[in-house]
Amino acid sequence: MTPAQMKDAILHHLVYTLGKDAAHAQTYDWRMALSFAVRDKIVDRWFEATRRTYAGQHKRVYYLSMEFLIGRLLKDAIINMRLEEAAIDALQELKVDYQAILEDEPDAALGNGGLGRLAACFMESMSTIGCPAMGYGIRYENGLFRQRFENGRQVEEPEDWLSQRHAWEFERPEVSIDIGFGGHVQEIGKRANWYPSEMLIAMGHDTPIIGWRGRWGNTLRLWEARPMHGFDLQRFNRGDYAAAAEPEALARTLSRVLYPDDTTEQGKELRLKQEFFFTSASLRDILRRFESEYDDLRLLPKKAAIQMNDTHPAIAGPELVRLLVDERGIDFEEAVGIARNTLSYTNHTLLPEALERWDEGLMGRLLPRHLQLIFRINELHMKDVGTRKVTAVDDGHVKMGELSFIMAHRVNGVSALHTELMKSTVFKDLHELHPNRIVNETNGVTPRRWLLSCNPRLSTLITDAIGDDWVDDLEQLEKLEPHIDDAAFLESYAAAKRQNKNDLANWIAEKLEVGIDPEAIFDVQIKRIHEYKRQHLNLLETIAHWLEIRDNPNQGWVPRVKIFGGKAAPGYVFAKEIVRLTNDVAKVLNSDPLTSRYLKVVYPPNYNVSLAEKLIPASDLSEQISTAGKEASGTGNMKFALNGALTIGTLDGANVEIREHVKPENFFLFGMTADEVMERRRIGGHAGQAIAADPRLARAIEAIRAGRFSPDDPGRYHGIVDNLVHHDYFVVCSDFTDYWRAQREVDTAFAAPKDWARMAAFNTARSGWFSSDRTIRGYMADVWHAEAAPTVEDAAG
Ligand code: F55
Repeated sequence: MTPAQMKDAILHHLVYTLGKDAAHAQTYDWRMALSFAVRDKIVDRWFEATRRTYAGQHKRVYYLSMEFLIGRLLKDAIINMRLEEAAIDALQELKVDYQAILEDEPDAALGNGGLGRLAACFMESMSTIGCPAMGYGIRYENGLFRQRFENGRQVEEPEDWLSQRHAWEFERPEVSIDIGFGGHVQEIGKRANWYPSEMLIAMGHDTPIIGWRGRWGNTLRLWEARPMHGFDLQRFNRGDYAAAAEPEALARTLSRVLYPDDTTEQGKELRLKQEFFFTSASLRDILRRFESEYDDLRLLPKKAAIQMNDTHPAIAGPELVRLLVDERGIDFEEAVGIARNTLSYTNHTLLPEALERWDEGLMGRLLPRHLQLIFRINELHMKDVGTRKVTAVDDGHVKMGELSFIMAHRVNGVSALHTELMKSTVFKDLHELHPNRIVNETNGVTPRRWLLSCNPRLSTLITDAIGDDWVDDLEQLEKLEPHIDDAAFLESYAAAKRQNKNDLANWIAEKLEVGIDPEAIFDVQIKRIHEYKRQHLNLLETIAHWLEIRDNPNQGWVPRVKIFGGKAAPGYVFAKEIVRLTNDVAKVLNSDPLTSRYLKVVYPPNYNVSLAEKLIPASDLSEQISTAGKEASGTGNMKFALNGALTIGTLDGANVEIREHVKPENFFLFGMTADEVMERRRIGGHAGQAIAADPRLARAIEAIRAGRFSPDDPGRYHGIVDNLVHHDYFVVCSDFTDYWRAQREVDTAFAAPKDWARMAAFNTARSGWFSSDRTIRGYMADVWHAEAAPTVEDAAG
């Protein structure tokens, strides 16, 4: 596409799709016009891929996920379609600011954090590789809440990404599926009829996901809940205006809002309804498609692989069995076999509070037939393995992890360490009964969004050095290694980082009115706020460092900017206190004339995918400091390493594998191992001992306790202090001293800029393995037994 053709296409959509005259068009109008122009190009590719999947009778992968944290789509689409030059030139002629258009797009924040973002990276990688696939999820009207700070406290506001027209989706009213809840079951012989008492409709909305160079495109199908019967005209006519709209409002609540908790499961009825709603709609859509192509249901596992992203779609097991037994007359045991060979399950966390358990009473009321089938599946499993030791129903609860395990032919963890811990802890008994079922698929991230698109300076440098094959074969980054000994290359590498840091410093100055020194270490911790992720360990070190600088303000300190980003779940009190403490610490430190040129804290509100794209390319140091054994993998850690930030981290999740790839000398390791943590917890008063042994730690805790950061309310953080001193389940105190040591090593290393640049460049060169393309190939080989289709020729740029 030439710039002139692009310009024509934009103007065409501006006039005929948006009904706007160029003279009156606003940023929004231009954004929509550009999006439609790009979308037209994508659609051709997308159709071609779909046609080929049907024609080649390829096995399809179905990725069922409660969350897809996709962020913005326009730039991703432009980059993958290689339309950036054409778009920039066309807009320049039209005198429209390209960056402003990109920034105008709201994030699609249909996820909480790592789990949802992983699903988005996987969708992009499946399209790049040419794996015929479809993502299924919920089209939340309100994504993850927007975070604001009010006097340092987190305030949540509804997110409303759909208040503007969504350029990327196609409504599919013809794909409308009835979903039932409640009611009763009538058994007739081996089958049963379920008569739900409540019905609603799941309507599909399709978003094309285009791969690199437009060689393949898959669909993300998100379900919207709609009432079966709309507005009640009779009630309205009787004057009962509010009640007339009631059924409609009730049905719509199902896809209204994303639950904002990551890693705590609250067992709420609406949540279970959401889970069944999208899982059932997806399965029935999958079976309908399968039956349009094949007439033998026993072929299902050969032609479809259904991945359950954590246990949120775990009802897929019993629902698929129900569809096969009750609606198609297949024998129960055979149906279980077909379902199991089709389904697989990914576990994303071992935290006990995140493991889903549904009250049997609630399940029986909402899904009476499914509860019956769960009992039968459980009995069959116990009979097959010859023991009653493991069970999916226990103590009046259905345990969704166990149910998923039993109904899946493969169960996977998301990093080597996490997978081993799955085998030895939560799924120990099941693993012994099914020793080949658990496999590891270490997470990855898409290099298109997380390097090519978000870090153009580094991308250009890489391409100049080794060509552009790295974009879809990221391990080619190893070819950078010889260049790392070239002073000119290192110089350019460091210059790209410095310019990214300048851009970020300017953005922070403008948005937050905080001035930061671009020469300082940009030390970044961005992720959900959680005790196990230990933002408070970072804060304690910050405070201790501040106090030490104050003792001796004229010593040559290495300047640092500590950047935090992340949301706390609205009901998570401890996490919200950490948010407030971070803001209080920032306030005191940033206005301290003795220290502020050496140490600042910035906490931009509303951390999301788009903010991550700004922060990561400008980071020097990546904080991956979770308590060992608690972070299943982490994926931010990979994005940082790829963009040349060095990691300070524990031996947790994928940190272990990152350290192996980038070599131990290019990674700042500290802290206890997962085994040592378990040992340490057995020592009564472990926190007290650690505090007594480290005066820096004692002083930092005392500063918080005495109200140095909350002079108007000295007791504000006594909860945090109490937790640290007396409980400290996440062994913050016991890891502090070693963390401090590692941080001082960071200071020393950063003071030697050439060596630092070499280490940073080495991180980039060795991060290729963390591409989600590699992860997806692993799933295709070990879990899905699916092959890539021959892709479409490159899209003309
Ligand atoms: C969301 C809702 C519930 Cl009810 C439970 C968990 C979650 C969730 O978002 N979990 C999550 O994000 N887990 C993360 O998954 C990532 C991808 O595998 C990992 O990298 C990360 O370590 C893990 O915490």
